[in-house]
This record gives sequence, structure tokens and C-alpha cells, in this order.
Amino acid sequence: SETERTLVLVKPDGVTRQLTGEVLRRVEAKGYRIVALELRTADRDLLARHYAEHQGKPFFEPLVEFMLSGPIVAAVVEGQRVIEGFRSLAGTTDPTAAAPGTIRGDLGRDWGTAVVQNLVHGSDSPESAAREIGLWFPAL
Ligand code: DAT
Ligand code: MG
Repeated sequence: SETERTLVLVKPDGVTRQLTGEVLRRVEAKGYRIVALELRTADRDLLARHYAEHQGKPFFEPLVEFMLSGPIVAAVVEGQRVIEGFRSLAGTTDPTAAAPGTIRGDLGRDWGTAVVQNLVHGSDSPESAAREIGLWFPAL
């Protein structure tokens, strides 16, 4: 298999809870390489593009509002099969159900909010990764 790149986001809940280092530590300890890294506050247009697949769903507006609620750490991470590998490190979407040992399973929980706050984003396919890296790091 060839080297892949994926987009990793530490979402506003992760940055606010000061878990950025913990997330990046796990990425690096797994042996993946951080090739781009930025702390930024997103805007609505970027988030609408990023989450285009979820437009029209009941959690879309709460999701965008949550992602606008504070700074995000965006990273491009590289390695063999890193797209699948980071999704595995992150754990399943619902942090209550996510397996212990994963970022979401160890560090996340249900806070009773309209959108699931689960600390991190990882691209879900090579097509998504290319599209999302283009949105967040157009110069790469
Ligand atoms: P993932 O982030 O695991 O790829 P996704 O792409 O299906 O999950 O959804 C994007 C985010 O939206 C997810 O991280 C949390 C939130 N979300 C997903 N499904 C939800 C639901 N049924 N209710 C509330 N929030 C949801
Ligand atoms: Mg997704």
C-alpha cells in the first residue's frame, strides 16, 4: 500500500479541554507524521463545505454552530493506511459507545447537546481526504 494523507481536526471541545497535545501525542506515538498543523477559527462557509454531506440533516446547524464555537487545530497527517488508521484511533462517532483505548472512548462523553461533541474529525476515504485537505490547506 502507498503512503496516504488524511485531515485531522481537534474540534473546539478538544481545544477548549486542552486535549490537543493528547490527540497529537497519540497520532505521533502510532508512528504517523504531522506534515501540516494550524490553530484557526473556521468560518461558516468552510464548515458548510467541510460537512456538505450532512446538509439538511437535523444536526447540521448545531454541528456548524459547535464548530464555530472556538478555535480548531487542523492537521494533515501522513502514513501507510493513515485514513483508516486515524479513524481507528479516534473510535466510533458516539463517544459513549466508542471503545476504551480510542480518543473518543477514553476522553469523550455525551454532554446532552443537540450535536455529538466527539473531540476529533478524521477523513473517511481517500476522496474525502483529498477534498478536505484542499479546503483546509489549499497551499498543500
Ligand atoms: P464522524 O465524525 O465519525 O465521521 P459523521 O461524519 O457521520 O461522523 O458526522 C459528523 C459529526 O456530526 C459527528 O462527528 C458528530 C455529529 N453527528 C453525527 N451524527 C449525529 C447525530 N445523529 N446526532 C447528533 N450529532 C451527530
Ligand atoms: Mg465523517
